[in-house]
Amino acid sequence: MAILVLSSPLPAQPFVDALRALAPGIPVWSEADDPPAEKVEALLAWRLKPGTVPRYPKLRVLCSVGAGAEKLLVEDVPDHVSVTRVVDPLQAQEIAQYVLACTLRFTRELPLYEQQQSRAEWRRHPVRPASRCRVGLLGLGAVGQAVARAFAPLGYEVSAWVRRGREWPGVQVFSGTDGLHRLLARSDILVCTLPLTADTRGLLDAATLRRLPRGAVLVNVGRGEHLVEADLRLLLDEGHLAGAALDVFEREPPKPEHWIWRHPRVLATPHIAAQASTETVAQQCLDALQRARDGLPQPHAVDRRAGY
Ligand code: OXD
Repeated sequence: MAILVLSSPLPAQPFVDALRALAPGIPVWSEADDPPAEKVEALLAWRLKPGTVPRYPKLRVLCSVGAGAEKLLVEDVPDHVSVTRVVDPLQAQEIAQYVLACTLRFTRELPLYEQQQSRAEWRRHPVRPASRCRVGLLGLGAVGQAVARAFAPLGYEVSAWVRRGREWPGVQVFSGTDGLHRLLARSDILVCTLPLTADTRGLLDAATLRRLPRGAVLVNVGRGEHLVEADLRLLLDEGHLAGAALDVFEREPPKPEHWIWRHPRVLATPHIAAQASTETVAQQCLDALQRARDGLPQPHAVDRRAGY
């Protein structure tokens, strides 16, 4: 059994080192090693092009290096190959910290006070009450739940939109198209934690964003492709949206000339809301390979029909 790391554009070496340290008896290669294709039983990857998987006839498992695995779902992955993603409770907690930090930055007017400080200006503004900071979550998976838990003690009302209705303590849950519209109408802060699927691609377009209350803020920690970036710009420039915190982009990194880097109401960060630790990624890949060899179900399997 052997593992091939194809983590580009992320550097492969840290994953190779972590896998070798955890399982010294298993051959681990990166692309640069030009490995013998017939020995590869597991691929650890971030994105794959069609044509890659059929090169490895003994492949059993395809492991994502990230929480999202949509870039591995190319059409030529045979049915007998399991696709898994990383599930790391620490990662969900770190994303929740990021969302909280971005939200409070806007709701507690930190950019305004930073500007005042640069002018040595002592000027107090009323604190925006929690009732005017209603938080709407798109998605209530592991990340959405961590975000909901982080907001709970702060007095902000939290609602969520989910694919299938379910109860969640302290969170008002909506589903369906009508539910989405109701959630948007009551979200002063809209947080996208959705997986990227055919149904969610482009969901955050002008029509959706316009349903938010005037002055709302968008926080996107899902995928760049959820958002139609040109539509966001329109709504920011019209003043309908007060701001956006974006950790993911249609193209990563955005080109240096992209408007998003310089817009005064955008906080743009380089996909750092959270990173699963290399050891966790490596351990989960080894576990997935062992389970695939033993014919056991994968706890972190991607449902290919659902797309996540
Ligand atoms: C992701 C990750 O899937 O960073 O975006 O893990």
